[in-house]
Amino acid sequence: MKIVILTGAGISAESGLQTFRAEDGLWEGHRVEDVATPEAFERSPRTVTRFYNARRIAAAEAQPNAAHYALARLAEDGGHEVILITQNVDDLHERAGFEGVIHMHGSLAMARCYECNVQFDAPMEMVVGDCCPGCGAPTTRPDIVWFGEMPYQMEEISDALSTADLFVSIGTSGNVYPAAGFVEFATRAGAETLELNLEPSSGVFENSRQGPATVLVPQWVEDLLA
Ligand code: BJW
Repeated sequence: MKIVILTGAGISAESGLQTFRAEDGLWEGHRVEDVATPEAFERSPRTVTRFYNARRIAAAEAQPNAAHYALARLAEDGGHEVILITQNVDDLHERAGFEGVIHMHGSLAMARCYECNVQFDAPMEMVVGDCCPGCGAPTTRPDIVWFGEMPYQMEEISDALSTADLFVSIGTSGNVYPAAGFVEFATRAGAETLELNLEPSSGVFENSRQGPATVLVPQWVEDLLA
């Protein structure tokens, strides 16, 4: 069976990383348009860089949880073809052992030059005006997909969704497109759909289970591998 999995901030919540839209969420203290748009970066590069530096440190200090490990076990088992798309910019899936994760919203571990577009490993603390290792211009930014920018690997994602037997969404509120539209896309392509989330999201899924990811995901993987 070909399984396409989409994860969001909820899968990393029990690793201590804040989600975005909860009352005490990551953007509670920051207006989204102040930090997650290219315009915000142009207007206030220091604020945005500081925000992502803090996130990079928090992500490095966090540990993968039982949900990240369960997905890695599912892929390692080899009984199914498993494609993992994450909206998350942390590397907890990789540190749990999942190889080849699609980071559609970029990654805290990477930086990018907005002049020549070269991508490179981000230092733990980026500084505004750091020079690009490719072209030397002082035009580096976090390699994060902000509002209004095209998410990464969309062609690969679209191919995966078109041929999926099962689409599983874990820990995402379904508020941000194009990811929020994947369930409809997969349904139209004939896949079964399942949501594992603390609360029902805005998507329409064939099956939906509510609870913490560290409980639901290992249970689902065990059932599948049994
Ligand atoms: C648990 C749990 C536990 C908690 N266990 N569960 C009008 C209509 C339609 C679209 C648009 C529109 N106006 C503008 C747009 C487009 C725009 C968009 O979607 N805007 C919306 C606000 C409407 N999208 C874009 O601009 C995107 N680009 C784009 O569309 O390009 C054009 C295009 C065209 C055609 C095809 C393809 C592309 C870019 C979006 C970039 C998003 N970037 C961000 C921030 C940067 C990264 C960062 O700072 O980290 O990415 S936004 C933010 O939201 C972040 C996340 O990845 C993303 C999704 O959030 P997520 O993961 O769902 O988190 P939460 O907090 O919302 O939800 C957590 C869930 O977990 C909750 O449900 C909890 O219940 C649950 N949970 N604890 C299980 N323990």
